[in-house]
Amino acid sequence: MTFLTTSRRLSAVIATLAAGGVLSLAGPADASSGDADHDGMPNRWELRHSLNPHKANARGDADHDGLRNLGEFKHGTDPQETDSDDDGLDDEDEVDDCTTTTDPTDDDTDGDGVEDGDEDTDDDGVDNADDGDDQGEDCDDQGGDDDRVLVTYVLR
Ligand SMILES: [Ca+2]
Ligand SMILES: [Ca+2]
Ligand SMILES: [Ca+2]
Ligand SMILES: [Ca+2]
Repeated sequence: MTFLTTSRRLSAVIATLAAGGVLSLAGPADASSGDADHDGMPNRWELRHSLNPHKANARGDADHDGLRNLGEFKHGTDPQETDSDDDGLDDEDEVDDCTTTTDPTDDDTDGDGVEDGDEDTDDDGVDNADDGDDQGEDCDDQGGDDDRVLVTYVLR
């Protein structure tokens, strides 16, 4: 089946749904649709999270967790909550930290029963939530005390 055929069939399905009133092609003109302030965050999302949909506030940081509002939207986190998944790590730390890549919307990213904030990524005996060291130690330092870097080096 060619792409064109697939596309035509899809159009037919959409047309059928629209005719039946199942799907609205025009889109409702209610306040929650679209992005009134063109800041990249839909009105619906802004309203749900107590942000002003008529003020371009993508660069704002309502909850002061270090992650801008647009970043919160993209990562599916709560712009009014510093720790959306309540695992002990702030949203910004889970998103931007180069040593611990965890899901800011999943309190146990690797599913091992230990919450992300309680994991000890660099094995230094201090869990990630309390370890300033885990958060960013390798961002500007290729070695540091990260054990995994040493192992990689030895295996070369
Ligand atoms: Ca908006
Ligand atoms: Ca924020
Ligand atoms: Ca947040
Ligand atoms: Ca978190």
